[in-house]
Amino acid sequence: MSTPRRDETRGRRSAVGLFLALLFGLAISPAARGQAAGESSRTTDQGDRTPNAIARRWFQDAKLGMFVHWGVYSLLGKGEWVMNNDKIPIAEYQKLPPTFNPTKFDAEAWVKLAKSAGARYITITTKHHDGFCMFDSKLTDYDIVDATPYGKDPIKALADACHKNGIKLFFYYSLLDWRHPDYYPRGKTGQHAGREEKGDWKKYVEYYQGQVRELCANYGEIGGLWFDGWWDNPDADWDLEGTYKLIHELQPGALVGNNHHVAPFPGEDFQIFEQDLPGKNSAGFNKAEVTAELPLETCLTMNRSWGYNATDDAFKSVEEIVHALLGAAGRGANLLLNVGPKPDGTIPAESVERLQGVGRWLEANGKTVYETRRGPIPPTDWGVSTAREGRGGEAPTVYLHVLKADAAEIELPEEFAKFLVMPLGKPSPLKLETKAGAVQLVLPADARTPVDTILVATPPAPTDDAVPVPLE
Ligand code: FHN
Repeated sequence: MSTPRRDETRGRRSAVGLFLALLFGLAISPAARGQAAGESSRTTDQGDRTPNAIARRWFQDAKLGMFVHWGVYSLLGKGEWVMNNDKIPIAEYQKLPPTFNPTKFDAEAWVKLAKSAGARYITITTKHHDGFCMFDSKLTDYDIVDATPYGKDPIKALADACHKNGIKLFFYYSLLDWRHPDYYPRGKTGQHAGREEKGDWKKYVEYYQGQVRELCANYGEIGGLWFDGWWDNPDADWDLEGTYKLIHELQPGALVGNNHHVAPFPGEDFQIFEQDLPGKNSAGFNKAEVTAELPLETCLTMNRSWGYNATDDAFKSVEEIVHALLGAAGRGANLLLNVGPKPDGTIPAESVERLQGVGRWLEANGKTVYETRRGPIPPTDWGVSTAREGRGGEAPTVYLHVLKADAAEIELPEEFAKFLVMPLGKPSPLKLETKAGAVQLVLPADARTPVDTILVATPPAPTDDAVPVPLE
């Protein structure tokens, strides 16, 4: 028997009450409806038709993105931090671009792969901490068009392929720069690059904001900007306010996220978590509180590396990745799943296999994930819940995702006592027993399915004398 942990249950009981009140047709405000589905009114208010609100709702519906860490570092096959970790000075590191020629890069194939995984967006590194730009920038020659024999802009090709195939494209951009001379005073990393101990920070801010402008102006409609590296120099004046304003002006439907590992700043549209699910901090990055105000996203490596690492074969299984996706969905977050392409432009076979495996699972079960919000039952030791809001006055549907393979009995909140609970796709209701104020759901072995036993919970039909669950 599994019992929800008290701390996780606390604060969510009202959500259960509100959610169930909604099921019983009780008139409640749009804000409360939002909370009932576990979201804030700001992110779910259907009445808000501004491009930003529409984009946020789209983002919450999308659930899965493909993250791409690709740069000249892939040539060394030791991940994207190799310049810093191996203390490679700029003079040495800049010998890489003249040998970078990813002739097998096929933007269309990448986008189709993302689609086959069930991803609805791609987030790609346009500049990582090494400062090398994977897009055509007029503000530097240290970019793929000017400094490599390849001489083409893969970000343009990817943007075109994304537009053609209905996938949104987000740009990762590292604020931290281990090469730029004006990144001064320096931050915590990039100390061995061999730069002179001087520089003009204001010029660096102009440079990075100029590149953000290029990214917003030259690639058609984009999904948003995904910043990283602020944590290297948190006391510096980054003028993030000006940067975010610029993005929202140039691309009103673009979302801004910043992986700064602290509470969201004004102007940000979603909160990012790294290598961890919101509310957990096992990776040490996510000390910030989970905000109720913004959509959430958690990014995850498939093995232990972001950039291509030739010796890292610690790949997660498809089951582990699906569990991460559901763990995120059950906490109201998207999963941004990483691949690290090789220097020739191909995506490692291990990653392709896993993406396709996740896609197969989503093909069969996606309706319990896409367009849902976190459900009324907080994540617990048997799994998570998601919920789909009913359309046109219909009652919402609750999906229980039982991730614990051998769960023979699970505990549900008492409000579920009269629910009809059936395994997805099977017309046989499961037995619910009320014991000592708690509802136990019996899960026989033949009702369980590998990876995730999905149960569809439907409320009893409303009757004239139905008593709504009191709101707390
Ligand atoms: O240092 C980076 C790292 O290389 C990678 O890009 C990840 C992705 O979330 N973010 C940074 C660490 O927070």
